[in-house]
Amino acid sequence: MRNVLITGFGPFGGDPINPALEAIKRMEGRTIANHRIFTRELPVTRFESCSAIEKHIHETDPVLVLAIGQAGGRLEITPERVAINVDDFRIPDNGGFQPIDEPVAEGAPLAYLSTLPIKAMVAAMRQQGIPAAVSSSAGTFVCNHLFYGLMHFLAESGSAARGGFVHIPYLPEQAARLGAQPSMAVDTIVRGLEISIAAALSTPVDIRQSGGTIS
Ligand code: PCA
Repeated sequence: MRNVLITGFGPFGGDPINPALEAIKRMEGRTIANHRIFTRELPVTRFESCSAIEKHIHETDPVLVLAIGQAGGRLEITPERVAINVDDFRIPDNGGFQPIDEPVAEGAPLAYLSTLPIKAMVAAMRQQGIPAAVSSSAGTFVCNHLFYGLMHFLAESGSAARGGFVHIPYLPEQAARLGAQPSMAVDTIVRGLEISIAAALSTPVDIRQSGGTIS
């Protein structure tokens, strides 16, 4: 049986909850399409997030790496299309770093595309009743940093593993506290992630379907 690595960020920005961590906690040890799921929490800090995921990849030897983070205010589960080589943090990360217009990796490519079949993942989730859409920007905070770092590491190390990033909405309990924010129940998020992983494992070449909405 081969392995899948799923990472989720911990809380940041003063909120005690990160839905990414809540979702992945429920997925540890599961089997999806004959693949064993390993879950790991990542710190919301610029450099440690990347060194941590590299360590987890070495430990778990996955065929697929899916990193999960919160995108507060989003309405749907959003597989990300592209990671850019830019750090421009709107708030300090959990280590107190707030880089402005710095590269994630000096002298490295401007961007990496996800190597997951993001269109097939979105189509599968929607077919099974989970709101989902492709996103073409993962922002310029720690999630984009980690997504870029992951894709750069996989490319540089010649790994055959496919990798990508998915942003998820707030949980209802966060929205109730914050007020006037969209949210999604954790069970729905977990189901969406399971459907995404199954779709990614069964889709070597992505489907051709429009996914160019602005969000
Ligand atoms: N979301 C933040 C960082 C950690 C997380 O879950 C982001 O979108 O960059």
